[in-house]
Amino acid sequence: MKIFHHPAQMGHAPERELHNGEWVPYAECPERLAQIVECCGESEAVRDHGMAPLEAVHDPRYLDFLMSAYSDWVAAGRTGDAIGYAFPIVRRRPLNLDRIDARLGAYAMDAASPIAAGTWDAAYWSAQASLSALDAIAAGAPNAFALCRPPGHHAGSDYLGGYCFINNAAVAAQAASGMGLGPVAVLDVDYHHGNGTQDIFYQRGDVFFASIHADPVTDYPFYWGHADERGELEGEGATLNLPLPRGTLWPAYRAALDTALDAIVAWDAKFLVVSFGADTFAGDPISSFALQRDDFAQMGACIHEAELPTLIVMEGGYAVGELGENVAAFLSGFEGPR
Ligand code: Q9C
Ligand code: ZN
Repeated sequence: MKIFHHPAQMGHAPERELHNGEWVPYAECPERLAQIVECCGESEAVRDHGMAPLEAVHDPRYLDFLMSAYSDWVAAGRTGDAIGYAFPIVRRRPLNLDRIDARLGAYAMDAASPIAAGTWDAAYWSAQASLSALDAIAAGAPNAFALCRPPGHHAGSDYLGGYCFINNAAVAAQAASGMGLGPVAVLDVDYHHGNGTQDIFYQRGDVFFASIHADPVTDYPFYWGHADERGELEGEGATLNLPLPRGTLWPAYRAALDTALDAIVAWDAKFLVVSFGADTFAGDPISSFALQRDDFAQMGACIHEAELPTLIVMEGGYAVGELGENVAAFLSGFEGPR
């Protein structure tokens, strides 16, 4: 399978994050990408598609903020990574506040996603990798792998969070739809609920969103991903949430996967974007499902059975030493004999 990534994606390297009240080394580290490249191979050419496809799913004011957030932080005399500390939870009025701390809070859903010197370039090229992988499918490949990093599925139209800044899967889903490849479905199999992707398409009937994830009653992102969230207005019924308990093993996971794939096929999708996170792995340091490496191969094979043109977009996965092989298992299961 063709794989797409860009050297600038290595440049995002925050020092630390706030995890359960303590400062710990940043889990979403550049080494993740290096490990996956080692097992899955070097990149095809990544083309610069410019800002338009990013602006098709993100608020331009949010993109402006993100682009200059780190230099504004430095200009305010700060050292270290940029993180907000005040959040407008009740209502985000369009106050146009100038102070960097006010903007960091207004455009973030958590305080665990620092912005560092290379963050914008890395997020920008991560999205370009996703778009370039989509181009390969538009040109006739049956599937492609966008090795995105930073990941994207927690980022909404106008907010960052959960290590995510630009929603790579949503950018590609929107672009695929615009190319006439749809109807498009997004299947999110990261351990965490893909709240950003859900929010972006929640009121739309043209993109289906299905997610299998740890129950938000016990796990981040808490406020999204409950089974009763099914979409609104035009999008009513076009969102499917399948939360699973901590400790979930492959048989229960597989049953949920079959439910999601059946719904995607019944909805008559013609193009599939898979938000793939390897943080469902038993050895993941921040997650609590119990899938094994071979289960990822099974997962890939199950998704392949939907027989849809498929763009696989990398999301989470933090067992860095095993990440490359887990991703390779998923990709080879997807490509293997049916
Ligand atoms: N104690 C992805 O997998 N952790 N993001 C917050 C919890 C956030 C994960 C700290 C986890 C985000 C793409
Ligand atoms: Zn995750």
